[in-house]
Amino acid sequence: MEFELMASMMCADYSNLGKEVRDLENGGIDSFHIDIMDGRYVQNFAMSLNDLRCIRKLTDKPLDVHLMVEHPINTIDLFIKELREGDTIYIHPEAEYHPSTTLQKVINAGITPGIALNPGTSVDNSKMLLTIVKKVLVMSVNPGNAGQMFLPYIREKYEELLAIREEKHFDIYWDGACGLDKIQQYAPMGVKGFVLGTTLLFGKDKPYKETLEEIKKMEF
Ligand code: S6P
Ligand code: MG
Repeated sequence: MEFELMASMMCADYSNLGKEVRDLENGGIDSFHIDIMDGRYVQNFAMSLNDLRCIRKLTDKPLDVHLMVEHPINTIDLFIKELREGDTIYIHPEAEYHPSTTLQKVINAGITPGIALNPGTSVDNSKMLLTIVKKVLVMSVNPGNAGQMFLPYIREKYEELLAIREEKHFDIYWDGACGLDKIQQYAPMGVKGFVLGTTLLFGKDKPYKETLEEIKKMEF
């Protein structure tokens, strides 16, 4: 079964970032998920522009940039400058007055446009944007931190999005509390990729390669 695995780099060991990136690449990770936070839209800082620049230097794999910032229109050029075709930028629609203007900038730059939907944000709220984005990142936890509890009420949102993804031409990605059980259930339903953080990949005393191979060998 075809699906993508993304490493949530806010969970990585920053005292040894080069090795972290190498080990993840050797383990077969598909892309690097970069959680950018501004301390306002969410009450945390996690990663910023310099972290993204370092990871860009360390790998040629795609970068998956998740902007958890207020009014991304004000700073999006800084991120676009560091990115290239094949990379993705997700914005949170409720963080912006005119989200489609911001997404248009991403599209014009040749970067893949995406939106991230919080657990409390309905699909209806962003329905028009679904026609212009290529990816929808569905948050299974509230944005801001790794290691949070899965929120079961988001299941309904996956079903709603899965039913319209082909007609609207977007792919669905999972972000938050992703365990083997979630991949097992949602990959066959059509979820295209999964962000892996502390639930499955990081801080486990187990080589990344082993965990990633275990996922890829799973039977559906
Ligand atoms: C949360 C962020 C996510 C987390 C990831 C961590 O604000 O967008 O990307 O880093 O969900 O995974 P886990 O398994 O620790 O919840
Ligand atoms: Mg994220």
